[in-house]
Amino acid sequence: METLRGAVPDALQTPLASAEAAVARQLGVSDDAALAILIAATLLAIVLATWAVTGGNSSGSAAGGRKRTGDAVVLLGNSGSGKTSLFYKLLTRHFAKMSRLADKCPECVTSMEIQEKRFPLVGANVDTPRRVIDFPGHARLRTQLPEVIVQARCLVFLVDAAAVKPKDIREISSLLYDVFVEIIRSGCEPRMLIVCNKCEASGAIAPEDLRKKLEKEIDGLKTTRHSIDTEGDDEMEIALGTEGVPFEFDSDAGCEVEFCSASVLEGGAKLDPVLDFIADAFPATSA
Ligand SMILES: Nc1nc2c(ncn2[C@@H]2O[C@H](COP(=O)(O)OP(=O)(O)OP(=O)(O)O)[C@@H](O)[C@H]2O)c(=O)[nH]1
Ligand SMILES: [Mg+2]
Repeated sequence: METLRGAVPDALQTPLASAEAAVARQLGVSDDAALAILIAATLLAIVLATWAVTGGNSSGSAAGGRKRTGDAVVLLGNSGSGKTSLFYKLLTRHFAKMSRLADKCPECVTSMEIQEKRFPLVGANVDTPRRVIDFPGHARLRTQLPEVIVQARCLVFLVDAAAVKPKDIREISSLLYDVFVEIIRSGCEPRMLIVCNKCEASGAIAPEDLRKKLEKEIDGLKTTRHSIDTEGDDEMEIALGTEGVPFEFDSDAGCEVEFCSASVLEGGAKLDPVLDFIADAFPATSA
C-alpha cells in the first residue's frame, strides 16, 4: 500500500489523504482498506465511463452504439430477379418528376458490369442524392461481393417470386449465404430487405413461404459449406448460426432481415414496400 501511495503525484497526495481519512471514518476501516476501496471505486468508474462512450458494444461499433454501415443502396439478387429494372425505375422516378422522361423500365438483359449512380430517390421523402449500386447476379462478378457489401447502408435483395423451383431456391440460398458470411466477416451492419419481386405474376411465392424455403436450404448449406471451408488452408471459417440448430434469419443472418412482396414492373403501390424500406434507411438527419 505504501508503494501505491508513493506512486501518486505530490499534488494529489493531500486530496488522497483526505479522501482516505473520510472513507476510513465513514466505513470504520483501516487507512489501507480505505485506500483499496478508493482504488476499486476509481477503476469501476473508468470501466463504466468507457462502457458508456462505446455504447456498451465490445465489438468496436462507433460511439453511441451507432452501427457501422456504408452510404449506398445496394441491389442484389440472382440473374433475372429485377435489379436493373428497379435501378432504372428509381432513376426514372427522379427524372419523371422533372418531366423529362416517362416512368418506364428499359428492356433489360443480363448485366455483366456493376452499375452505380448517385441521384435523389424520389418518393417516400428521400430527396437527397444517394448512391445506388446494381450488382449483377452473374457468377463472374461474385468475387467483388465483399467490396460492394461494405458500401451498403441497406441491401435490397430481389428474388424472382415466379421462379422458385428447388434449383432456383438453391441458387438464391447460395448467394444469400455468401452475403451473410461477408456481412459477418466485415463486421458491417446493413439492413436487408428480401423482395418477392414479380408478385403480379401467377404462381408468385408469398414472403412467408419463401422465408421458410430459404431457411431450410441455408441450413443445409451450413453443413456442406463447413466441409468445403475446412478443406481449404487459408479460408477463414465463418459459421452462420449455431451448429445443430436450424438456421433462422432473425438470429443467424448477421443483420436485420425483412421480407416483402413487390412488383417493379407494375410499380405504384406494389413498389411502396421497397421505397419505404429505403427511406427508413436514410432518416432525415442522416448524412
Ligand atoms: N413480370 C415481371 N417482370 C419483371 C418485373 N421486374 C423485372 N421484370 C423483368 O424481369 C427480367 C429481368 O430483369 P432485370 O432487371 O434485367 O434482372 P437483373 O436482376 O438485373 O438480372 P441480371 O442483370 O442478370 O443480374 C426483365 O425482362 C424485366 O422486364 C416484375 O415486377 N414483374
Ligand atoms: Mg441487371
